[in-house]
Amino acid sequence: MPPVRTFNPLRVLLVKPKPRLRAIHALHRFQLLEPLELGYLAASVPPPHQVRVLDLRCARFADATFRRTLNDYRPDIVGLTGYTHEASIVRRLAGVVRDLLPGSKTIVGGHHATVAAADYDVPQIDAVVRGEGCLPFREIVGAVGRGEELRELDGVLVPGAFASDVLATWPSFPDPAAMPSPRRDLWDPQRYFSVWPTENAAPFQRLFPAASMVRTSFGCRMLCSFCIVPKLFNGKHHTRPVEAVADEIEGLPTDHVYFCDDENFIDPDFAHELAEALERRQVRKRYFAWTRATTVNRFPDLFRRWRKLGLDAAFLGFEFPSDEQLRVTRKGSTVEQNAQAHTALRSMGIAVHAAFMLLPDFDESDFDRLRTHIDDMPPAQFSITVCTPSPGTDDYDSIKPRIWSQRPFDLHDCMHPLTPTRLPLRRFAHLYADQIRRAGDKNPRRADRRPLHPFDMPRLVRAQLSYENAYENLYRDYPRELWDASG
Ligand code: B12
Ligand code: SF4
Repeated sequence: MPPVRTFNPLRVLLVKPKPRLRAIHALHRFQLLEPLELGYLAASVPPPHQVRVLDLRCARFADATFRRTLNDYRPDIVGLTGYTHEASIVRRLAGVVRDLLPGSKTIVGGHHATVAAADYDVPQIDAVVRGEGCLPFREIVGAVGRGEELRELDGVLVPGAFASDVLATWPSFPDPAAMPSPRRDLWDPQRYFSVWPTENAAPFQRLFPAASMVRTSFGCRMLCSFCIVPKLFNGKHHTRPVEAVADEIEGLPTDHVYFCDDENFIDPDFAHELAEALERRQVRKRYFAWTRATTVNRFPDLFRRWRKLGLDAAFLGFEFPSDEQLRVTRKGSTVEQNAQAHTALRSMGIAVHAAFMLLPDFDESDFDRLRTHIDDMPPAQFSITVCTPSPGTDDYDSIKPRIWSQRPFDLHDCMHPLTPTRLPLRRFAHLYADQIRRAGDKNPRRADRRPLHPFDMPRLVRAQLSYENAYENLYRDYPRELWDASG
């Protein structure tokens, strides 16, 4: 008889931290999306292991909730995810696990782990996963279940022994067909929502519908210099199997779907096939997608088709109001192409989310120029961030010597300038907040004077005030001596 294998069912806790920065909290009033990365990881854990998801963004007192959950659930494995601005919180949470449950293993993954793994080379973390996490996490759970030591696997680093040659290479991306479909039964889907831009909204149409997040593809073929995506996916665009995506969308518990692809329509054949699968199944949902102006201009028929399917809005990175700035950052589009795409989408009834970026060396005239540019644009929902290249990009390496904060990762939310601003920081923040306020008036819902649902009105006012306040005060997140400093 073959030997009977001993097997310990484990308790796994997957945690999304609560960020610290006011600007992100303000963002969460407009948009709080599912912890999809944790749904993917959970799906990679085979039974009979148990999995729970703890989204600390939803907890009023995150630390107390975290400690209580550790004490009650007593996980064998804690998986922590985090963006760069959350890295110090992730390290702190790992320390709490080590104190309360010294026998548990803490595994860290997510965007920051991928781009700056060395930042997690600390004793309270047992393993760091770079890149796509499902396959390595499955291996880790297996090893812990069998009582084996964690060792370096493809994409897995064990702190204390990070090899610099491993850190210097990007983890390879697995075949999307090998990835599981995410589990959504581990959270309440009605808890997650997104502000929903629409052209020609019906009177009283809800502004903050519950929304699910779906990933149909990964990566992008463009090479914008500030963006990490070309490095993450080696300049390639990978698509998931069409029928798997259609199954997932068809089974969603919400009517609204926020796609979290880097560029949803850059592969028109795939986007047509997915449309076809959804049409065949007569799936009726509302969609929000990220795309590029050049994609819209090249494939207008694709957008018309998706409009019929329910595409309400598209996020377009317009970035700058000048061709020179677009050229320097290798955006691959012009101001005129951006405007053309904006007009085309609106004519199809698709609302535009226009994303712009400020540069730290903006002076008063640059702010004036951006203000005039946005004032002259047709209605859109606007977001304005600060061009802060991601760690891992060449642009980040080139700004590194000029970074003015001791702890730049803590401020890496693309809203805090990382290098000295030409204007005094407090003035920069004021002009930034003023631009955000002004751009809000251009929202199609406001421009068309569509009446809001009575429940949405106070919610919108609160969200707007908190958002503007966060920008006006963002200088306070820096050491006091920098508040009125300029570069
Ligand atoms: C969708 C998205 C959003 C959504 C939010 C998603 C959410 N649930 O909150 C929205 C639009 C709200 C958003 C907001 C922001 N985002 Co964003 N976002 C993305 C995007 C396009 C996809 C992320 C995603 O959900 N992917 C799908 C999931 C399933 O994949 P994943 O997160 O990569 O997770 C996998 C692996 O990382 C790994 N993994 C993850 N966690 C863990 C944990 C463990 C234990 C293990 C083992 C593995 C593991 O396995 C997962 C499964 O495959 C990425 C770009 C990208 N391609 O990564 C940018 C990106 C992550 N965002 C970024 C930024 C900067 C922001 C903002 C700060 C921007 C802003 N100022 O508004 C905010 C911050 C929001 C916040 N709460 O902190 C940057 C991060 C840069 C950085 N160095 O941290 C990225 C990379 C964009 C970019 N091009 O630079 N974002
Ligand atoms: S900014 Fe957008 S278009 Fe440019 S590389 Fe990143 S994902 Fe692609």
